[in-house]
Amino acid sequence: MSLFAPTVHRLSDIYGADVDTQALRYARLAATFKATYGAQPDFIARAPGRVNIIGEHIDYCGFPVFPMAIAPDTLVAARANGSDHIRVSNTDSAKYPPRDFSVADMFEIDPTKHEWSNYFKCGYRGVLDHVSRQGGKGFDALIDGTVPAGGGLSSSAAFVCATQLAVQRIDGYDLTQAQLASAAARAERHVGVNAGGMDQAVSIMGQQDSALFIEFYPSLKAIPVKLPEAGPPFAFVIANTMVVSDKHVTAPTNYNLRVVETRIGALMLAKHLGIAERAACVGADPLTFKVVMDEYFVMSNVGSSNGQEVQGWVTRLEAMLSETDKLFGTHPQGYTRGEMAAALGVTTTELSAKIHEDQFPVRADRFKLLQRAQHAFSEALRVVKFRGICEQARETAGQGLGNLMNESQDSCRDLFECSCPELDEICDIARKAGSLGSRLTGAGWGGCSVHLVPADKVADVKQALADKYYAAHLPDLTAGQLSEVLFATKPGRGACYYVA
Ligand code: NG1
Ligand code: MG
Repeated sequence: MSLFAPTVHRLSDIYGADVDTQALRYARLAATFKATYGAQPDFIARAPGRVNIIGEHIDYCGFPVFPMAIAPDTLVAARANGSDHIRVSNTDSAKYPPRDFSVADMFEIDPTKHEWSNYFKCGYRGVLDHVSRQGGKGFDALIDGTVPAGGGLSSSAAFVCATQLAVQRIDGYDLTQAQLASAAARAERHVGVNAGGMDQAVSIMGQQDSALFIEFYPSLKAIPVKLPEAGPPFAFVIANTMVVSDKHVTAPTNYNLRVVETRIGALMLAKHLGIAERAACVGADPLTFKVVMDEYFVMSNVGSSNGQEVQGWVTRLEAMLSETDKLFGTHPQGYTRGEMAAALGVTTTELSAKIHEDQFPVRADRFKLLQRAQHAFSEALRVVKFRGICEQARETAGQGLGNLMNESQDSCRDLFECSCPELDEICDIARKAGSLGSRLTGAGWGGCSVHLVPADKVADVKQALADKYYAAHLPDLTAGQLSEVLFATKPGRGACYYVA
């Protein structure tokens, strides 16, 4: 086992807020596995969902983000079956019917079909593509997930990561955590979303009681950071709007469009700063805002942007914000494709190839490069400041952290335009009831929100949301359902195996 491989635990060591419920869940999963496939599973792989505390839509810009793993997770019970078939079933078989695949089928993923087992195939391919193999052993798998789908807590990454763990153990590979995380991020793009790597990194590398400061460039690195312990204790309250944002349907006008806006922004900024050729030389494909920033500062010889040095980051990011305004400020209403192509000295067909539209098509009349770049650089600034405050551990840290989260929400709403009225409403209610900082988490346009709440205000915030949001919008929710969409949580452990 490599030093940085996922850990293996005994089933008797199940750990979590509610050990008895968890132990029962694992025992039921093993029993259902036996009833389905006729034998006990060899092991259970587990990967958690996540909450992003701050740093939204900047993982694919190459900038650091600040998420934490949470308790809801995906379990994959698995056993090699000695055949060349891969059978997969789900404890929620009404919603996710069983499937039986040949190894060749596992490499066929149709992103136009919304099919639950596509994520399972992504996890399979993640490992096999990484080791450059065309197939592995046949096995049986049973899935049990507790991360709400389409809710912004990254059910997809939990599923893909847990599947990867299962596949590598069945096939005898030994990927490091960083390899698993990068492979999962690449693999998830097979379902048609041009995603960054935050969700997979935190699902694999999450740490009990710590959030993670995750850097992507020049290489993937996760630094555990504890919330300040001086001053009053905090909790993170999660509130799901219950507005389902289906990325597979909306990607061309929402998620994938934002990725493209930041990519074209990076290309134009590199040209404006006179570093397009340098940036091309470092072979960074795609070119991101982070690469542009680093190359620009290497050229102007202002030292390195090391994750430790808050001041270094601040200087660089502020300079990029000012260049952003100079370059894109002429087009506050956005750019047409023709204008962007002309600025880059290419045809619109060449532009389309540059942004990989064959794989990730986008639709927009205007591309709002100014606003998207302003969000990306200012959000990166908030992430480094957030980490800085955590590391200072002052009595007054809570308000500082909360302010950064509130500013992030404003930026997501006004500049990145990835909020929605329900998210805005929830943030408003929570702040009035005592939340220090409230914002959307994940891609947005629906899904979940996260709130930094002093421990003694958690009950008030939850009550206010129950009365003012849930009772008004979803009057039929039962108390049990409410506890699944509105709950307090803290940083949990990352992906691991359980064995008997
Ligand atoms: P969600 O929609 O919560 O899965 C997505 C991306 C992340 C990141 C966030 C926004 C996927 C798998 N993940 O999260 O990489 O870009 O949006 O910060 O699409
Ligand atoms: Mg997802």
